[in-house]
Amino acid sequence: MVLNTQIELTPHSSPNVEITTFMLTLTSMKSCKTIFKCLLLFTLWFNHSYLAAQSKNKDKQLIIFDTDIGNDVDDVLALGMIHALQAREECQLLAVTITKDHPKAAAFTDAVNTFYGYGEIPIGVCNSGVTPEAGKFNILVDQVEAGQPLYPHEVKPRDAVTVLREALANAEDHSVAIAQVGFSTNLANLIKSPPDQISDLNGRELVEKKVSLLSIMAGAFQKIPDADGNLRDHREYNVVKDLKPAIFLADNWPTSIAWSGFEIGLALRYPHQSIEQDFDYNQHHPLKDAYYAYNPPPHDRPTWDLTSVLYAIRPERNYFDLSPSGKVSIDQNGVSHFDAHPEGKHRYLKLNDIQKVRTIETIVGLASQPPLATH
Ligand SMILES: [Ca+2]
Repeated sequence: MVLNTQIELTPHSSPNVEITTFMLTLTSMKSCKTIFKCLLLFTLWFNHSYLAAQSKNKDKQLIIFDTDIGNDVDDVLALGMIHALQAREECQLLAVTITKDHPKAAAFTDAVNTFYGYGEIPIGVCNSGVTPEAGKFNILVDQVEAGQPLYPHEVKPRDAVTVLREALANAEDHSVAIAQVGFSTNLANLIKSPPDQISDLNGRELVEKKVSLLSIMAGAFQKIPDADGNLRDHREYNVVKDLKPAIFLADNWPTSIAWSGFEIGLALRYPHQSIEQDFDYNQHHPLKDAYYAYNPPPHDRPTWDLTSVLYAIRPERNYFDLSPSGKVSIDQNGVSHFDAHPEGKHRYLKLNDIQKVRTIETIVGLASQPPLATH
């Protein structure tokens, strides 16, 4: 449900002039109830003005979110973070494409988009047969109260490759960042796609022309402790669940790739206190309700997918360090390998102790930001 207290605002209007106007209007009101409501409206409006002023003169980063939403809840928090950055006018979400092959994934995605005021965003789905089960929280979209859906949605998903080709064909050259936080099915199929009525370019040419960066949550670039504490090569979930497309993507994707390995999200755990306390501005919040359905507090979920989104939209804020340039490859066991090479287009994210502190604080602040009226 979208907050019904949203108000239409001029994105870059002058806060001082409008504060004065607003306060004059406020003082003319006689009802305490009305004044309270107006104070709430004012708070939302002022927050928007402050956030918009922060991002003034910055170009919006166009972004596509490719997700296996429903298999883990970090995808949901990552989508919330994208909407927070849209409200701040830092990015524009062109499309969401889904690599979890279950119809409720698109429905739940649309419910989250609708909650944040972006129900018109195109959604693409796959036909891969990968993770076909419903999962723990996408089924929330079926819940009703007093005959009304708790999470309104009206999804009309289409083929993911079609949605991706349309989004890219309509964009400026080298303007689109893609955050892939699930399996590699859709993007592998995209670069295999032939020219069509959408574009004279084949998929690989279209990506090369339109995409600036692929920010991907996959692989591992450190040894990871197993259940007994022994350090092992890690067969990361997004890779091993759909191995062939992951191998193909690593070897054939034509643009730069920033890899957020398993160790990055693991080092930045989402504090459960935020889930318990920061989302109560709405009685039925899809992020909070999904988190509880998946693995409730006091569990602190790793922020795997959120790190890829954050880097895709704010690559220059020093939230992460980068490895040298090189090439990532995936072996037949699903283990990722990095070979440094000065001409390589791949880098992987790294974290130091100072970055850990400010990066998790940023992630929490963005993921828990309420919807703001910006369009
Ligand atoms: Ca995911």
